[in-house]
Amino acid sequence: MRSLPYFCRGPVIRGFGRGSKELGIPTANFPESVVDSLPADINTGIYYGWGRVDNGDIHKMVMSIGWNPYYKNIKKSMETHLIHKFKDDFYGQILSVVMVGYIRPEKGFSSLEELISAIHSDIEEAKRQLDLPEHIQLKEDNFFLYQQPAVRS
Ligand code: ADP
Ligand code: RBF
Ligand code: MG
Repeated sequence: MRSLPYFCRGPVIRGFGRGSKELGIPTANFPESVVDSLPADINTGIYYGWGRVDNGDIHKMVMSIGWNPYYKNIKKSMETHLIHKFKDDFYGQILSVVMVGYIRPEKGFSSLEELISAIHSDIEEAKRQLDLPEHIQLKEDNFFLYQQPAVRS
């Protein structure tokens, strides 16, 4: 995929509300505009990279792009799970991510347990990959230096 690393940002919107959070894997969803802007060579599937909420710390992340075959979604989604424990939700805040590498295509599973255990191995794979020097380097990219303007009311 020639477009990797791919940088993008957008506000966090409400997703399908399927209780991913209850499963311990909350995913911050991007709006359609961000999904529709993806370059053609970014295939659906599971990616790893770095992400940050507003001007917060930069965390490792895993992202799922596609139609979630397990749930047979109609709308293509882009959902990011940041590998960090947050105290609060961050709906409406700006999520900046860099997609660094591809892990696997999306799959259908015969049980929710299998889906969850696949996601856990994706998280382990992301953690390993992102410790490599060439991947750590992307954390320092100018993209993340840009300060998000404070939202005024
Ligand atoms: P939704 O269906 O609305 O996307 P989820 O159950 O997937 O609901 O939860 C996603 C929300 O949880 C995010 O929009 C964000 O506000 C919050 N959240 C808390 N911790 C995380 C995290 N580590 N990664 C992603 N989102 C998180
Ligand atoms: N959904 C699928 O249907 N198939 C998948 O292979 C799949 N892999 C995922 C991998 C990661 C790292 C993440 C964060 C999500 C994945 N999802 C997948 C999306 C999942 O179905 C969605 O987040 C649900 O809301 C979880 O309950
Ligand atoms: Mg979600």
